[in-house]
Amino acid sequence: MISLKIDGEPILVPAGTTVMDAAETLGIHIPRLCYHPELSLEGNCRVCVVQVEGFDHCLASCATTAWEGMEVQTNSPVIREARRDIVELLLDNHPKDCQTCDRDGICELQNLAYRMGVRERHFEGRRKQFPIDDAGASVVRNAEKCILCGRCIRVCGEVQGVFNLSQHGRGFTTVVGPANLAPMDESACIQCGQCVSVCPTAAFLEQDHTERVWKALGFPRTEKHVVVTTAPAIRAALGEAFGLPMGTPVTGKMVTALRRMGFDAIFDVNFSADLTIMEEAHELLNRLDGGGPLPLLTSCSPGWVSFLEKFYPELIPHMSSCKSPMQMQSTLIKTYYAQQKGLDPKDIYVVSVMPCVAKKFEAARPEHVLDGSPTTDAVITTRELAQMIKSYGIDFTRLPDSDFDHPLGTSSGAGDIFGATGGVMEAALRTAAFKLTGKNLGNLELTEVRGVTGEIREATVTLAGKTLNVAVANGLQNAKILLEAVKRGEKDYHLIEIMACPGGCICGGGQPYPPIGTYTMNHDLARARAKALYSIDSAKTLRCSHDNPDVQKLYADFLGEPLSHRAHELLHTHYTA
Ligand code: HC1
Repeated sequence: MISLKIDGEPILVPAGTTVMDAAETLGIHIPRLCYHPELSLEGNCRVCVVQVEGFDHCLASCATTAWEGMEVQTNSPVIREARRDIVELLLDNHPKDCQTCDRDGICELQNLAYRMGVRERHFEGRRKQFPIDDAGASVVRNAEKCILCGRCIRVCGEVQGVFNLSQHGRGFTTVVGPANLAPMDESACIQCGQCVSVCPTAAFLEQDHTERVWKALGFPRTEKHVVVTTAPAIRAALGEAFGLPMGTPVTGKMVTALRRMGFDAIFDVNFSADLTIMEEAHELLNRLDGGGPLPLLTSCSPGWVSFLEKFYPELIPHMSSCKSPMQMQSTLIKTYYAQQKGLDPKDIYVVSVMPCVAKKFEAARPEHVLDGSPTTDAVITTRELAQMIKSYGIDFTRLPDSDFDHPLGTSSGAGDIFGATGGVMEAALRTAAFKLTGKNLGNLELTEVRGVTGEIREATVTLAGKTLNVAVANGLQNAKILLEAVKRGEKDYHLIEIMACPGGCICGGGQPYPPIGTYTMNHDLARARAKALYSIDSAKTLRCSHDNPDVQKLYADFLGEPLSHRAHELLHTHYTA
């Protein structure tokens, strides 16, 4: 243990503890900006500086390891002035539009300025000026708001293995962007939105679809039938935007809020998660019988799909041809549901609520059209939905619960757990087991593939004499490890689930920003949200996709059987190298 003094208080900490963490154990929160606990240290913003006895310059507390006998001042006059100067300099090179900024109220720079007591701007004169890159389907890059903390660069490289972002230029022309400052959509970006999640300001944002949804809701009901459908992970996180504890399940309140906002039908993407499992489990069984390359790779996460297309095109034949549940759901709304209601698909407007920024890009892919129009008309993130609910004036926490509409609103617990890493695998194996053995697994919970932290998870299951080796990865840097092993022929996997975002969709780039002082990719946050989904699953009597009565009816009345010609036409897709 190391003994040191912080602000005169003696403290013992394990060797290797940073000054920032040591201060935290005393209840002193040193301000910071570039620091992110799940990313490598950058130490470039200098906001976390402290004074150390014997040094005539300040040290960055995030990057300084405590030593024996060290004496640290976290709030001396010198430090307070230095920190304040740093924040003032950042602000003076920043647009003056806080009141109209998307991050107003949840901006780390704004919060710091308030905390430091910065009430005026001192330095007028030259300021950086850059055009906004807002032509992309999913991600908007606004370099004017960038404070060069480098979190986006680190998450894109260290967590996602994409390395699309870097710093260019010097001085006032320093800017973060893709190679040659190409537009995001023309770069190596896979649209996952993790840069949006970790950005402390509004330098990266999702493409806003709220105005188009308000517009659709404003049409006379005789002209537009506006349908909304919600992803599994929304119900585990939406409450956080209204002050509820992290991981509070809010399915019923969410449905009531959407009904009050005026949607004509409220469906659940979980229904199509069950349907995906029906198609994907049959695809797996076919491949086990020699009908295609193994391992089969899951295909529901669009950031992952884009990653495969860009970086591992040689593995495209391994990818399941199943559309994502979101795209299956939208297709069914404009075909099956339209037919049942006697509606022209052109008069139906489909809004998907997603935890994922890349879903906007997925909806805009040219293969997802029906009669020349996109099957999904708008994709709003959990954050955008929360903003719309607030803008409507709905007091969310006081809402009563209500249920989804039918026929696309019933789901099994297998559909719910899609939102957590390992969930698709577990759901698929519940159904594959039934198809191979004729009965449901005694224990429906495959705990070996559960767990939201970064490691790759593997399991071996034997079903009707067949041994299946399966693996799960979340975060694309982890996916790379699995894919390289597959390419080298080292591992004999049959099914691999990959989700682009760390922890799976529950930690998607469109989920509510955690309160200031806590961070995205926080394991407690991911565990709490995953727990919410697993508790919804275990509380249901319907826990397997193949037992979903409305999915069975869909096959009986409309699709025929899994992998039928019609199912292929409507529910499957292709990929582009
Ligand atoms: Fe996901 Fe999926 S689970 S991709 O993570 O397969 O976004 O929640 O909607 O489509 O069902 C996201 C979540 C989501 C799809 C499903």
